[in-house]
Amino acid sequence: MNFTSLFSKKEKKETLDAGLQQTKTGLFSKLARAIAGKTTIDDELLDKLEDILITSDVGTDTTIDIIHRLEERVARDKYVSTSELNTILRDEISALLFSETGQTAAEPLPDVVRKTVAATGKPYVMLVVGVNGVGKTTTIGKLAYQAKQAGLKVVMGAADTFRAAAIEQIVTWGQRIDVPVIKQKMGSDPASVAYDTLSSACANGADLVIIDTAGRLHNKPGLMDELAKIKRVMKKIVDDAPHEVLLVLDGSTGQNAYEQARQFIKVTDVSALAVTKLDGTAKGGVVIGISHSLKVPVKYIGLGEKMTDLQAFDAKDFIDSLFEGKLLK
Ligand SMILES: Nc1nc2c(ncn2[C@@H]2O[C@H](COP(=O)(O)OP(=O)(O)O)[C@@H](O)[C@H]2O)c(=O)[nH]1
Ligand SMILES: [Mg+2]
Repeated sequence: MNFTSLFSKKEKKETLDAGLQQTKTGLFSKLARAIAGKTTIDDELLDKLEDILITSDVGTDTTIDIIHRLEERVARDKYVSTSELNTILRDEISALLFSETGQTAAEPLPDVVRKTVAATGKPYVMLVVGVNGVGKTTTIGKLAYQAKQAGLKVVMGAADTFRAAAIEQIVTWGQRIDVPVIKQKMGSDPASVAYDTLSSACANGADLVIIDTAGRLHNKPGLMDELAKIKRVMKKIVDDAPHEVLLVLDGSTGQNAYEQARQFIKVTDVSALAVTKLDGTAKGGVVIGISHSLKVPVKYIGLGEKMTDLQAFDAKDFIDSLFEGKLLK
């Protein structure tokens, strides 16, 4: 490993640790309270743990699986000291996520993009969806920046034509990171903007196209039809587009984010998830439940408003960061 990648690994960990701080503080203080006066992990403590995980937004199904693993571990090892609780939680949750997905981290986007471009001679197309305010445009800006840093040629499409401010926002991102934005005027057909963006990308030999869309709810048929139309129109230019439909979720809404994902996945093809705003919330545990219970992988996490505050999700790094350190007794 060279110096640059070592350095960026360190920075990545610092951003992750800082972003998860509130979730970690909340979790550790609950765990510390639960083990106060206890030396070994027993049934009573496991009951408390169940409550702690559920109230930390991990979700009921995932919590049940975690508790089950802990019960087996305690039965196997007999006397498990409470001072090891966070280490054991870390190990069992990591093992659980690994057993579900068979991997802890998704393939880096630049590699995926390069493969597609090499195989098809066409750009890799990402369509970004989700409800209003979850962080779609910001996530797109960050992704475009990072892809550009990795040497890819990127184009963004301003297909959120609903408000003038939405177009301005992505244009501003484009200027900041020096990535072209294809747009039309406010109120124009988003599918037409997507069409223009893909045409421009093909004409200019772009590697990656990222299309922004207006906030939409899964239960509004008109808006879901609009999404279907965008997808249909894209195929006229790049026949296997979109290669990725990224659903953005606001992690600070905890279980609501999980529910939103479930509903969206039911009504439209979603191939990847991004969970944003993990900084400034104690509800970061929701990422554990989302990546364990949903069939769609969490690919990105948002840890702040800076361009570098978006990371490829690595379940092991995430769990390590969350449970690292000593529990105070
Ligand atoms: N703290 C924090 N804020 C974020 C993050 N991602 C997005 N935001 C903020 O959330 C707000 C809404 O984001 P925006 O991208 O406009 O959402 P959109 O409506 O889904 O496009 C903006 O103020 C963003 O700066 C994140 O990871 N952390
Ligand atoms: Mg937006």
